[in-house]
Amino acid sequence: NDGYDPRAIQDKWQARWEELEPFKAEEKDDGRERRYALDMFPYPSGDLHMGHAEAFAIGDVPARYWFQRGFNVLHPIGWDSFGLPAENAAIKRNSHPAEWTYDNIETQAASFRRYAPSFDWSRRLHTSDPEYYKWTQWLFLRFYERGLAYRKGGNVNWCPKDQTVLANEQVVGGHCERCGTLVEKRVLTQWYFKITDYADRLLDDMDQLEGKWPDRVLLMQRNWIGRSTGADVDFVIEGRDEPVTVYTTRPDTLYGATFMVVAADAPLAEEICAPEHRAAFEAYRDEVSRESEIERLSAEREKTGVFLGRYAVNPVNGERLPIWASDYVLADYGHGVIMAVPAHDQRDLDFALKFGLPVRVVVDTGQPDPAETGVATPGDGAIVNSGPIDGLSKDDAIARITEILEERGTGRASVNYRLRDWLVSRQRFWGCPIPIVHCESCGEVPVPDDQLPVTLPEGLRGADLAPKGTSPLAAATDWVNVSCPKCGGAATRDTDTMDTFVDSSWYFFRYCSPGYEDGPFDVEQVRKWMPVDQYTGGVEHAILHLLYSRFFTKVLYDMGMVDFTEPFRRLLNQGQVINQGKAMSKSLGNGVDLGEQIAEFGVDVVRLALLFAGPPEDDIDWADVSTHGMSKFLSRVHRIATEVSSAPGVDVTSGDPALRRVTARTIDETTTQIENQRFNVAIARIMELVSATRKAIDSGPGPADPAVREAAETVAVMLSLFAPYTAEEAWELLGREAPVIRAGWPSADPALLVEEAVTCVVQIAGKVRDRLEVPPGITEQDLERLALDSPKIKDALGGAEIAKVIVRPPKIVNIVPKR
Ligand code: ANZ
Ligand code: ZN
Repeated sequence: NDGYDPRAIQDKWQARWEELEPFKAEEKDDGRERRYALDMFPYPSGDLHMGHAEAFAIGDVPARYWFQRGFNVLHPIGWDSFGLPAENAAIKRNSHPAEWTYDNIETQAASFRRYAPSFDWSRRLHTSDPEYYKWTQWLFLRFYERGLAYRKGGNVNWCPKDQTVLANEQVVGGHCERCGTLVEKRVLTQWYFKITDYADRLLDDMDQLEGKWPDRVLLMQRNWIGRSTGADVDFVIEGRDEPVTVYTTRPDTLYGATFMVVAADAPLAEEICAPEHRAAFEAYRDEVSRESEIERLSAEREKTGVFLGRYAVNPVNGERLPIWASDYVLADYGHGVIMAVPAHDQRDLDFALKFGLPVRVVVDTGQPDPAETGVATPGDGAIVNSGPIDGLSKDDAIARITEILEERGTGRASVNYRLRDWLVSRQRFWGCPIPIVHCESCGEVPVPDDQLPVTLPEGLRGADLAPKGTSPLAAATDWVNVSCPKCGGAATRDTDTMDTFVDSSWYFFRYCSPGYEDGPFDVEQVRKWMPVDQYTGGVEHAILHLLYSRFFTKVLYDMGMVDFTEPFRRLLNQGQVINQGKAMSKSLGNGVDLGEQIAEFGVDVVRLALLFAGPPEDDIDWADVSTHGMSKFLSRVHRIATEVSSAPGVDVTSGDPALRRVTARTIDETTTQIENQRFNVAIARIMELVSATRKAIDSGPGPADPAVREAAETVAVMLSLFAPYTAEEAWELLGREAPVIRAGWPSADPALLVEEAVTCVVQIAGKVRDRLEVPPGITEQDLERLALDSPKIKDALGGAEIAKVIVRPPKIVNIVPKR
């Protein structure tokens, strides 16, 4: 391959770059515009894999482009280094999670250095370092002071395998997101972040992200927050002082309510259950407590429930509604109790038909009677059987009945969210300790700021960390027993650790001033660098990580620490790397090892293959990728650089005009494609320029022509975004000074961008009458008009009528006059 030795080039430039440090971000203002390129930081599980290779190749392109554009670029790297896998590995190997974690970090760091993303290594951070988690604790305490961190008892998701609680977000289809075990419910006291206070702002601020984040991510966030509007309606309960409030999205159907249903596991059910129904109710409730959430929500399941022996009074017509308990009503949504309108809600209809409860149509939708068909009619129509709102449409009826309820004080407009508060405490060791002390006389006492960090207790390892349902930290009695910071009496530390999503909700702030000792970040530096200009990472974080990061940003805004409300201006979700049409997996045996690929082909080939395979959002099938083609291309680039004379600074304007035009067009189009994140097309354009250069050397003006040098230099600079080693080597071969990343992005001479003209012959009855200079891509219509408008043609026709015009763009027009 013509002396192109990718491994030798890699070794040479990796060492040189480590000396040159071309990617250092500058803290001080030096007149350059700033840009912040962020990649989702890795979890240190083993070495880097193909997925990392793709994500970081993609994230590197805008960063390197901005370097070339002369911006002051922040492109940091760090590790999300707390978490369960480290702890499980430590139990297995009878070691400490830190050993596994920091060994893996070193492995990944070495691989990253060879893979060579344009990182500023001086800003490296690890969330498991006490210097980092000190500030995670500091932020927790600020949340606590603002009432945004609180403890409450209740039903929580419990993973029986990992022996820890899970946030709702970590339960996928009823299973533990991490290990796939069926999740159970347990009643426990846990710490929560009050993200629900920010539900509206999390929704509304998405307007800022429209068109800049992938649509599907915005949709997932909207659905997750799940805002619905309707009304709260108060129902008097016979024999109870306080009315019970239900939430409904359909107050227009209030006259169609025929019974009421309380969630079987809600305290209200237990409270109002009549004595003679208690035994049946308790048996039913115990059954329900063993059900998983998916079972409860399944629409296909036969409805179950028990009558509680009590009645509610419909506030609009005074009707008595029997109150039932069932599992299809959830305790933690709305008020945990509903008015059932079987005619217009399928779940209510199923229940009514099973237990022989009445069905009354109050919206005439034109559909057959639900009581007969068993199919509820949730659609729009004229309201019937509903007194003052009869004849109104659904929306008008909703507005009117809400007004009526408000006038009478028995109801009001209401908004509900699917979003729940974020459960942040975990009963595991390898996480950030919660900086709270529990004192018998003072209750919860925050650890004073000057006593942070509360570091993890020493001496625990291996089997000490095995899951046992309570936090392993509780075993470290010396660590647990402290004196109360408030009263000095005996107290104990909170033994839970934080969900690792807390650590990753603010790391991008820390990068702006990683060594800062007076706070989580230097407010001034964050003001200069943020928001992040481009965030690159996997769509698996579309909900959790991004929602939490957005939430943290808004809290920091409210604290006056940042002056923006959204942390990430643009988001790019790269596709997956698959092999032979399937996700890589051990069981399928279709895994592709990144280290092996790099050893065989070199970093640049792997990067280029991944970037050239398609748009960055698309999945890449490694089986379809041509590493061989990429190798050949890079060696062509290398050979051209070797052949071109090493005298820089020649006057390019004297060079071959055809090649100069190709170079200008390539610059122009590549720039556009990069800005539109079509990196594959940008690479294709560079490939075309390389071919044109080859041709110019072999069968054109030859390697000494200034236009050839111009083309070769342009290739080196543009290629530095995608194949940095080969680009740097070519740049040096061309006699230029490293690093190529500071060469400056080329700009195209506008004069050279004007499209070349083609000569078009215009004939009348087969005789040439005019020659026109036209663009090569001219359309048939435009060319015909141009020909007929030509003064020479008009002259020659002398007013004769035309029989037909034959147009063959861009070369010939033949006009046939009538005889
Ligand atoms: C009466 C009604 C009539 C309802 C009708 C719907 C259709 P979203 O859109 O998800 O907010 N609901 C309220 N609280 C509930 C709970 N804790 N568990 C289960 N279901 C609950 O849904 C709101 C609707 O879901 C509410 O409106 C209520 O049923 C039910 F033709 O009230 B509706
Ligand atoms: Zn105390």
